[in-house]
Amino acid sequence: MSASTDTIAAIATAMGEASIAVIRVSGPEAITIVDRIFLSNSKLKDCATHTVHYGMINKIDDQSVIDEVLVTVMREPRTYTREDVVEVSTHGGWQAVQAVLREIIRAGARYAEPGEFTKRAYLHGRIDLSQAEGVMELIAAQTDLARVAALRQVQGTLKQSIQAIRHNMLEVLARIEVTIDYPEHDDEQATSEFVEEKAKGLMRRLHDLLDEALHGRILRDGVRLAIVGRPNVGKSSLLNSLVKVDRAIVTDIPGTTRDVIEERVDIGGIPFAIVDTAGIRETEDIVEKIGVAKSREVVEQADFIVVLLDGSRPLVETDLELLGLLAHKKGFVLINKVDLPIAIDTDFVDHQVGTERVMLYSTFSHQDLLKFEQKICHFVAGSGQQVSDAPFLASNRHIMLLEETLDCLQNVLDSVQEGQTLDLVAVDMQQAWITLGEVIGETPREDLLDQIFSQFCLGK
Ligand SMILES: Nc1nc2c(ncn2[C@@H]2O[C@H](COP(=O)(O)OP(=O)(O)OP(=O)(O)O)[C@@H](O)[C@H]2O)c(=O)[nH]1
Ligand SMILES: [Mg+2]
Repeated sequence: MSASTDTIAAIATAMGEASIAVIRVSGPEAITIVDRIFLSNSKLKDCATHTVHYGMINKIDDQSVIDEVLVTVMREPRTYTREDVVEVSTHGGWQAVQAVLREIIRAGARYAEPGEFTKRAYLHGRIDLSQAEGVMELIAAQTDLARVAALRQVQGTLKQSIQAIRHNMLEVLARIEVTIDYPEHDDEQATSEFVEEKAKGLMRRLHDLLDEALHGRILRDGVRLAIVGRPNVGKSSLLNSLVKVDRAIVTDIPGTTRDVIEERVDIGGIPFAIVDTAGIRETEDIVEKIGVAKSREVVEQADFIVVLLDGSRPLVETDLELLGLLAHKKGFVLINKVDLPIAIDTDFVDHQVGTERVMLYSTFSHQDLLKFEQKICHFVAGSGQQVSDAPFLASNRHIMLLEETLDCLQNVLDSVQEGQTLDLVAVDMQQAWITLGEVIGETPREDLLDQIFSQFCLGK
């Protein structure tokens, strides 16, 4: 593929206090650019590849020293991006590393986009697309489970599954071609039963992959869980107990929380963003009014919601409105404060949203908290899915392509069942094969027929 023409630079290590930090520079000018500001015994352009050099980074305009550094020179192609790469190890600490990076930019590099080094590695054929995505997931992984899943993807697990399914598709295509071109080979005929059965099998495997993919997306992006309810029902108390710190102010004064509070927390290996909101009620207070409007917005954006009710008080109109949200939104109801005498009509709530979506709760009970955590994990991971399974981490792109492939296979199935000609069936199967290949960045350029016949022993 085409070589990149410009040279990019970025800090490769994490922010924060550390003894060293590394800046990575990649591209055709990497060595020339760093040479402009690097003072040492020898010029980097004269140094052997994969060697390390001690020296100073100077300001390009007045030559004043910025930092004492070690510079590693790596010439293409044996580098991460397969371009010339220079790594500058500076002293840690935000100031030094930033100053050196700025000077590298002044000397002619440009700031890299997020993931651009990995993108270049892919463009230069060092890794496939799903592996490239895996590397990015690995960097972004927020929980241990997500990290393991990303690692699996880097190692090519997704690629293997996809390749196996595509291989099966080719076998079916080969049969169809033989049937069309050599009708006398009747032992290899693609009967409609054969195609139907194969298409169904392929669809099952894709459904499994899609399940895994959806689960993977949750691991990566996390789940936005919004807590909504009337003032004083205990929303902030619930947030605090889930995130295990006193993040939100809790008082017995209704209307304590006036803004949206968001905290991230790992529950059972799944990253959650827990959102606490202002209690919803009709109000004239201008600040509270804005808070309530925001709460409604939060509900829109949430993946699922917890409607919190105060079990020690009878239901009011607002509670019914909130319960109504669950008709369109995933989530469930917690009837809170059950340590107090119960005044709420629990049967009515059960009836409104279904018993399985209602849980009696007390913020003061640790037991209840554990049960609730289990419930949300189970809910998110889906039935039958073990939360501890590490699937590959899917992006929206993967999910879209898997769904498209399933559509193609459904067309295959429909065509067969409608008694269409094999030519037509083959077109849809080919489309399925091509679409699925896009997940791992395999373009359909190879001659399809060559591929087919290399899979299939025709002469027998
Ligand atoms: N008895 C009892 N009191 C609770 C429980 N949960 C919360 N509370 C109390 O209820 C009061 C309100 O709690 P908050 O968490 O501030 O309620 P909120 O829903 O965030 O209230 P706003 O921010 O005003 O909308 C506090 O005095 C809490 O201690 C519970 O399970 N049982
Ligand atoms: Mg509150």
